[in-house]
Amino acid sequence: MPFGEDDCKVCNGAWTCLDMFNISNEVIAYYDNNGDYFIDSADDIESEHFEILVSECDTNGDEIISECEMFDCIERCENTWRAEYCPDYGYSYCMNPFEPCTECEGAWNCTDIEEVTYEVIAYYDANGNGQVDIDDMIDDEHFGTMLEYCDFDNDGNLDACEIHDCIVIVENEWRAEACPEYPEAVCECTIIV
Ligand SMILES: [Ca+2]
Ligand SMILES: [Ca+2]
Ligand SMILES: [Ca+2]
Ligand SMILES: [Ca+2]
Repeated sequence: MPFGEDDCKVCNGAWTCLDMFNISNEVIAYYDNNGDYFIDSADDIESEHFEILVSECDTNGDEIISECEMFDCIERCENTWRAEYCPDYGYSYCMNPFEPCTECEGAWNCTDIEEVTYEVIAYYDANGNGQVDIDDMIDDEHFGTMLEYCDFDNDGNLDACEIHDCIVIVENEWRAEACPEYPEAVCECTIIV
């Protein structure tokens, strides 16, 4: 018997590497509203939906899904599907066409930035009124520099969101320097003091 049934395994509906490449591009194109090839909070995706994408596909936990992460994510999905429908067919091991995945070691995501904001306030706000102001006994020169960079409404105080937005600016300056390929952080201030 030249051919046993097992010698020629087929799996109807299985995706090839090329299929996954095309699907990955389609998914990115669908969600990437600002055309930077990353899916992140700047793309205005309904938050519940975005959270699912992040929990499934954001391997490095920076709240950004790159093309590279999307491809891996789709391959994982394909392999889960194969395990269920064609367990004998074997797993897919494609070369990820987007490698190396763009990563930026040490970058802060929006959650980190929010935490840092609270730390900065806790550190400077000596009189506990929720903002950094002249009564917090900060060295004049230091306080002056902080105002210069972060007092966006020029009222002489730094409220929590001014500090938050200022940290976002500093983070993006750092990214431009340390990881120029990496997208900018776009974080809305949701801190209520
Ligand atoms: Ca985008
Ligand atoms: Ca990511
Ligand atoms: Ca204060
Ligand atoms: Ca201010």
